[in-house]
Amino acid sequence: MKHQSLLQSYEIAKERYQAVGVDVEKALAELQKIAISIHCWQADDVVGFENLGGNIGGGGIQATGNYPGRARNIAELRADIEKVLTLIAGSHRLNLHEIYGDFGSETVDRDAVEPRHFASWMDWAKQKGLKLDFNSTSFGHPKSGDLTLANPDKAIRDFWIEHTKRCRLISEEMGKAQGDPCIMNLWIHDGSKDQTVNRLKYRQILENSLDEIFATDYKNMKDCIEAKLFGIALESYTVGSYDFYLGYGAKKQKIVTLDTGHFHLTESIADKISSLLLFTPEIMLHVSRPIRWDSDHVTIMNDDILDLAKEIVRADALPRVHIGLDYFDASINRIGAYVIGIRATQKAFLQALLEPIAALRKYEENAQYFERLALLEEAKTLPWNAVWDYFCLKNNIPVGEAYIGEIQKYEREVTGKR
Ligand code: RNT
Ligand code: ZN
Repeated sequence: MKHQSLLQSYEIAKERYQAVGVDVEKALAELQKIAISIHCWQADDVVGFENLGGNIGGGGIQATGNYPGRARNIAELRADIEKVLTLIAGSHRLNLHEIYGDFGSETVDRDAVEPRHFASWMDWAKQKGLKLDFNSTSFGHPKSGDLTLANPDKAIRDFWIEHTKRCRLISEEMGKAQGDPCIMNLWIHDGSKDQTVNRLKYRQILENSLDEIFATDYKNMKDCIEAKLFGIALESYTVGSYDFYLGYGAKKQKIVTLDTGHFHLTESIADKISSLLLFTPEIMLHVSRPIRWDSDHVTIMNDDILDLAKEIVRADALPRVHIGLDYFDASINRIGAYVIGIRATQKAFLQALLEPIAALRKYEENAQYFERLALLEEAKTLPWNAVWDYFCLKNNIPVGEAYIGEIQKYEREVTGKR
């Protein structure tokens, strides 16, 4: 489509939005500020770069598919992320897991990892204008088993406590280097395949481990804790359930991570925002797409994500919500998977920012519920897509489906040759 037509469509859309009291330019300025924490693990199917004898799997998560072109080393992963950045607008973050350290030929076990193993990541991120976030990694290791931080065996538990403490230190160093807090997520798979008759015991152990881990206060990193419904082969009991972390987060003022795939399938994640923000400092999101279970399909612009984005904007919560992605689909082009998910998330937030909220709120205050529902319905078909196209145009990135060709080209020249 021609520039001129895109600009004309944008002008018409602006007028249409004005009629319902929405300032399109203000919405665009807000969208430009929304940073998405891009998960590094879509690029390589959550394998990482440890030299501990390869990924041994386990830990209740699983990337499925064998599409060619997985990033096999740090250089490839960085090149892939750099490609992704040319196809999306805005300034973003990169979310690293501990297993993606720059270990060179060193064998570094998880309880021995140091900030220096991430020095090259920090340099690269600075060059690319990316901020870093971080995650401890307790899955895919000989000591992972079914229980890590909740393990009654002190030796194993201490190993993971040490690992997690070191990850906090690394996050602190990252935060310091980038002049912006590094958000560190803690997710463990601990649980049981079958009926558990001492559910309390493991939760008590986990609480104690967390207290020990969080004993040091840091200024340049923020902790978040992520619950889950269940993991593969750990279906009957999850030590770190939502109730557990919600309680812990409220009590200790930690950030609770909401992964959109970690709840009962009909549960609304959007509805959790306003309650969580009353009792915990901030929220971390893992925007994902569950299909029947926590399958980590590529995020798309579906009703769940739209509801979530709208709820965040309606609650004026953008400054208190960190938006990260979390999915790993190994069955399609991985660069494409990133771009689809990032653009879908941005589209959802754009629509949220374009909502005629003042008019809707007025109807609600006056108990005009027919009018509220009617405007909500009409708002769905307001020309947000013309605003989206303009956002891409303004940011000098491909408009609409034009990015497909760019990814095909990168596949021909780069990922297809791996
Ligand atoms: C697992 C959690 C967790 C992981 C990443 C790799 O169910 O969602 O966030 O996906 O840490
Ligand atoms: Zn997650």
